[in-house]
Amino acid sequence: MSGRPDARAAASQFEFSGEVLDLAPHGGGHINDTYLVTCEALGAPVRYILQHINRHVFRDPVAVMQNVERVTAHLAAQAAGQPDGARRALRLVAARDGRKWHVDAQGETWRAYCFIENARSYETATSSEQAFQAARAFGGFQQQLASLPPPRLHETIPDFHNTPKRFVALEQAIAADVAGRVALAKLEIEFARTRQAITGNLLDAGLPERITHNDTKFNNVLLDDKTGEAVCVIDLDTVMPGLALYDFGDMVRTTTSPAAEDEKVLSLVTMQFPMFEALVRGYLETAGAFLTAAEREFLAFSGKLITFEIGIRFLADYLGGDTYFKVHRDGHNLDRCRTQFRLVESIEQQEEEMNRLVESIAG
Ligand code: ADP
Ligand code: GN1
Ligand code: MG
Repeated sequence: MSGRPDARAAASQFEFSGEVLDLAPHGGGHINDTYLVTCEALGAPVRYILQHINRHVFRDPVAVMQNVERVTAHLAAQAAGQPDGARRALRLVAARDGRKWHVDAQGETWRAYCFIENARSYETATSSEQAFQAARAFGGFQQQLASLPPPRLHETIPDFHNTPKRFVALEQAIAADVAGRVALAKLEIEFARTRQAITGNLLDAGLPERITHNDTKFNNVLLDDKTGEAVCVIDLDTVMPGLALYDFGDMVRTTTSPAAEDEKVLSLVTMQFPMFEALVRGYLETAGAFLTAAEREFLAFSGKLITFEIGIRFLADYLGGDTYFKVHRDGHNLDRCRTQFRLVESIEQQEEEMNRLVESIAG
């Protein structure tokens, strides 16, 4: 069989409780395919998340699953003592062969999680309390993984947050111009080139390696429907060795602006200071236990750098013909690049004030 991976066939390979009643696409990720599976168990519905791992992006899906298995077990052990512990860590569902993933006849890799009920993710944050919650949860995630026993986790995507290498890839995409789009992105290319000098600043700062999430989009934390509290950090494919500031930076990118990542009205894109303040306070409440002075110094900068980095990734993918991120309209990756660059400008305008705030809180 060719075409789309067969999610129904994959679902039959997991130890779900009862018969599969329904299976539907879920979420809006740019890389993997996610399905919500509803089963009938003893008369009551039980839900699961089923995911197909994109092997063009994750070249070694088994390495991804080995990381996820170790990380979820470690987080679950620490959550066990907390109130509502069962909802505070993702739980993998075993496949019928006893492993925590399934490889189908086409060589595609699948995994399933228990669905965390009465909580949800949001594309944009609408209050500073939400920003605080997300940042505290991602900081807590780093803190809990600091005690993960060796060996070192696999690097599921090498050089994932190596901004200088991302910049080289952009220059290569410009030179190749395979989709004939360079002429349509002149301003964005210039914007990127005038900021090349900042790309190495985090890597060159001698910051400590930690275990980091690396994809701390606001929609990768589930907030409780009733209390609004962050319940669980999700989307663990890129958990690997990294810098703490990759995570803080991506929170700034995805939480401080009220606009969607692909907003076309650029005047709506802006770094809202109260959201940044909530991120700093929330992150330090947990990560404050281990962050060094040098890491604190770069908190505001990391927001600018990671926003810039994702911007150049969207731009390179646009120029390369949209082969990496899923797109849903013409020029989608260029629109995404433009919002990132607008946000970089907004951060540049407020960077000094952001640094002063960090110093007053963390200094
Ligand atoms: P992607 O890599 O495509 O972003 P995610 O792992 O973030 O995939 O899942 C996509 C969406 O599915 C999430 O934003 C969240 O709303 C939902 N989701 C994922 N895992 C769970 C879970 N265990 N319980 C409840 N919802 C989940
Ligand atoms: C991708 O899979 P998703 O949508 O959570 C990407 C991230 C980007 C993000 C931009 C493996 O994340 O690095 O920051 O899109 N994931 C990968 O929205 O490349
Ligand atoms: Mg996600």
